[in-house]
Amino acid sequence: MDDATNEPLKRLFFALPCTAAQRKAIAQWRKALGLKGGKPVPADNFHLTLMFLGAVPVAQIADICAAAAKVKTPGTALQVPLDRLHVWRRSHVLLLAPEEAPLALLQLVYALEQAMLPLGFADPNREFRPHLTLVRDYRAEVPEHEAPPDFRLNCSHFTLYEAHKGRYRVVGEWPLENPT
Ligand code: 2AM
Repeated sequence: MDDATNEPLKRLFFALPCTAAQRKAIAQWRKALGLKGGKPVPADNFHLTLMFLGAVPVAQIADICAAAAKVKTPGTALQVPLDRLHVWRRSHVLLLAPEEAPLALLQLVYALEQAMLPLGFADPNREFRPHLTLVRDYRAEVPEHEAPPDFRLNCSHFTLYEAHKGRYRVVGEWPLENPT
């Protein structure tokens, strides 16, 4: 992607990744819902967005990574429960979310937003609502589900991704745990 100045751009976002085992478990649970409509997110793309940066000049990526490396992290692995199934009607997504967002997650997002401010990334209207998108273009009610969702992301690092042609490429990742 290029902007009007022909400067190369990349579409970037920070997120918590899922382990392969978590992706598999969540995909199996989603399959059991027997959904008809919508576009299921490929399990390989499951993530919990921390901050969406949008189209960023490639030349700025080094500064973004340097700022991310200085973000104050919880010092331990971050546990994020995903124990609620919701529909967001306005954006037409079916998603998993925590009933209560862990304080350490909110603090991490705040620290990340503060770190990105001097680089020109700010969205004063944005409210952070942690979620993992299961299905896009979803236009029905919350489906019946016998087994309530009971997932827990266990994250040892956070990641900067590039979204490109429906796939996510890791640009950088930083530990959440302090070295022992
Ligand atoms: P989501 O499923 O967490 O909403 C890459 O585009 C990712 O960034 C998307 O998968 C989307 O993840 C997230 N994202 C957050 N805000 C966005 C926005 N305004 N536009 C596009 N993607 C956004």
